Amino acid sequence: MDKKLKTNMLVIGKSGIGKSSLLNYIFGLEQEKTGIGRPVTAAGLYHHGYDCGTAFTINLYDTWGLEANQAKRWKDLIVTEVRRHDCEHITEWFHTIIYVFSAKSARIEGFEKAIIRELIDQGNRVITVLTHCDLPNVDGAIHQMEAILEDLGIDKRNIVRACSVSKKLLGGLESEPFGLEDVIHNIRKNLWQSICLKVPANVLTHAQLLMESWRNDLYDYIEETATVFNASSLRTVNRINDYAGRSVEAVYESISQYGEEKMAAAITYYCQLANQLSALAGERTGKPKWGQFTDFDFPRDRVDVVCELLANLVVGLIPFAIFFLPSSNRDTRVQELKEGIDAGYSRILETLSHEAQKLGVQLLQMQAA
Ligand SMILES: Nc1nc2c(ncn2[C@@H]2O[C@H](COP(=O)(O)OP(=O)(O)O)[C@@H](O)[C@H]2O)c(=O)[nH]1
Ligand SMILES: [Mg+2]
Repeated sequence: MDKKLKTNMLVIGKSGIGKSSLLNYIFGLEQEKTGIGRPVTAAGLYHHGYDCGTAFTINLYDTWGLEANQAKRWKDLIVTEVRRHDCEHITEWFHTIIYVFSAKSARIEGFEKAIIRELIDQGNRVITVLTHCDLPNVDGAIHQMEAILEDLGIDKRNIVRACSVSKKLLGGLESEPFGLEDVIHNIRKNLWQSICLKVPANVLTHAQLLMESWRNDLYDYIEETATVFNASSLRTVNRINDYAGRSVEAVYESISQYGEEKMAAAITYYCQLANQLSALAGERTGKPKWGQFTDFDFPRDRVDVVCELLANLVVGLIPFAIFFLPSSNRDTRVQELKEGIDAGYSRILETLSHEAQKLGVQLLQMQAA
């Protein structure tokens, strides 16, 4: 593979709280400090690409000039950008969202809470990092901030205490920075969890589109058939039923195939990124023991298991049938046939939505296995 793996990362936080230092500590993105590419005039979301060692490239988006003024504009900006990336291709997603706070400033502002809440509501996993945890007398602030973040719906394990700088101590020793392992571990874990939630949701959205065009196609077929044949005859109803049954099978087939493709792409991407992150963590900590963080590794042979789960998405669907209702008037008959199609359509989508949710839960359970 000659093309470098790319990962998209959104880093949010006010200036001076330690974003650049954190990125430098974890990924070695020293250039961050120089602020290349930042217009001095306007606040906004800025995008830079960085080579992270030889392994991969980080597409970093960061918040330049994030402040309480224009709180609503900031929230819209961030949420819109995340949603824009959150399309069907996993390579486009924000694989990592990190919100940085400082234990020194000990503040989480109202507008920042609103941003976090909105991101969580949109189905995103957010890592929060408290920097400056090395300073004396910050314990109280740390506990207070952690409680606020948990209240907002951030998982306890997604709150990382960090120190991004090493300092000279008396006697010539240097203090060690900390938090790197937790951040990298969470990036991997959160990506897997996002896959579990987003892939079934994307498959469902795709299925809805297919089902809608199936229904429209059937409406046309009913109109045509009812014009050519006697709309009230049992033969006409059977003809429509056959057509509906055959075409819905094709839709099921296409939903399964789409799901398998998306899931296979997601797993491939996840495995590649997880490997690169392990290598990076080993390099940066000097502890090649990073193998111990393998509880989220996803062996390739499990792809089959996932594909089977995906196939189940459509297996449970009801065979298609409209009931014959006697009525003599053509228009009433056409309307009844369409209502029959609508009922089938609703039942199928309900089942699909239920199955997609079940699939998400099953995928999440595989992580623990
Ligand atoms: N003691 C300590 N200082 C830190 C830590 N993180 C950042 N700093 C210092 O805080 C200041 C602001 O950091 P910077 O990374 O430039 O913040 P940014 O504006 O959010 O990018 C710098 O002087 C850093 O050296 C930390 O975890 N502990
Ligand atoms: Mg900075």
